[in-house]
Amino acid sequence: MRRGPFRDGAFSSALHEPRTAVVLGRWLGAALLVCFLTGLISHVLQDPPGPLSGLLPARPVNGYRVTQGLHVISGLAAVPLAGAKLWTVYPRLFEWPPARSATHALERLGIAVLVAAVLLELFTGLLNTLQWYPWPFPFRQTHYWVGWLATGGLLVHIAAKAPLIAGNWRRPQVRVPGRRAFLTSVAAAVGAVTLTTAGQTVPWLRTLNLLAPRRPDLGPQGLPVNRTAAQAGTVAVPATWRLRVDGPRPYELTLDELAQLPQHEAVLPIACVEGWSASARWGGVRVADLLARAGAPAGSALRVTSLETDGPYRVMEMPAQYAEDPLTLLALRVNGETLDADHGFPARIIAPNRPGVLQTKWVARLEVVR
Ligand SMILES: Nc1nc2c(c(=O)[nH]1)N[C@H]1C(S)=C(S)[C@@H](COP(=O)(O)O)O[C@H]1N2
Ligand SMILES: [Mo]
Repeated sequence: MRRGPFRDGAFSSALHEPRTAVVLGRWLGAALLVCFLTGLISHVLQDPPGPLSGLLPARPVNGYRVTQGLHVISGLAAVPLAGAKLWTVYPRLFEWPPARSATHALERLGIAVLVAAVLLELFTGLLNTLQWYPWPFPFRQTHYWVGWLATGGLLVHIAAKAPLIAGNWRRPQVRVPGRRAFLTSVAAAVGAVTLTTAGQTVPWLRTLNLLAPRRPDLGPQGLPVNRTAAQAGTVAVPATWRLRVDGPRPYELTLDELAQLPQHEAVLPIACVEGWSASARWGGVRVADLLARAGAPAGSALRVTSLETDGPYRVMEMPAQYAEDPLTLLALRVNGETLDADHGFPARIIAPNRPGVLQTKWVARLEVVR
């Protein structure tokens, strides 16, 4: 006996049909492709596989700001798109018989993996933008590998459905009532989500930024903060603070001594992996000058250690092309003021085209490596 959703004709809407699925599939596929590629860029910039680290470019200075902004924008757009796409095809879940052949069973298994991977990916990404990590597993590794799973599943799905997709690629002669209105509503939902969140990274959309977790102009000195000095336990910087620079000729400098070295300015963004970004005018000493003073040979990389006693961003490594870049600063000031405790007082790193997590605050020590 086939009951409930398993009955013939259990789903009355005319929109559970291939053309609607193909149009939504194209939009969703495009969003997921942008998400995957920008996600790969983010992964490589944060954690370059050995031989790649020397090839990462320090230009354009806003590169990571743009790619990570797109990552979160396309990921958020994929949420309503995935909902609409799943609604269009979900009656197939109750297909009877569940498997007509081994091939059919495999194809359905592939779709199960694809749907699970996409939903998990969008869910973990969304929670990450909210800085909420309610799970005991590492976010980055999970998000990275599930991203591959989702992309692989998507390619298999497109291959399996190629004839159906091709047959519905062009606008059909027969009009299904309600299809246009449905697609227009989905597009409007995507537009609304984008317009009310993209302002966390796109300056001219700032006033519409109602739903994003961050406003890029809110925070001490007009800049958001992810981890405050209180959270990092660096509120009270000891009066004995010295910048320690280790290399062939190690030395230490007080804050006053640092302020007497040649000062430079750079307009550079903080581009957080969580999707917000904000540009600021930073002032301080060139990292290249500090390394040269320690006798660092050309092409040296750098290791930076923070005053923080723990936390995942306490120690950061910087390949030579960033360390030697004239825009890379040990910043002592932001927008003309001494750094706020939350922005890394007494000194922080700011470098072009790097993820926010690598812009180390509360710097204690620089080390020449290799
Ligand atoms: N030592 C240290 N530096 C850090 C962090 C941290 O947790 N510890 N957070 C990073 C992250 S995730 C971002 S986005 C930037 C934010 O800089 P801001 O708080 O000055 O805006 O700082 C980075 N520097
Ligand atoms: Mo961040």
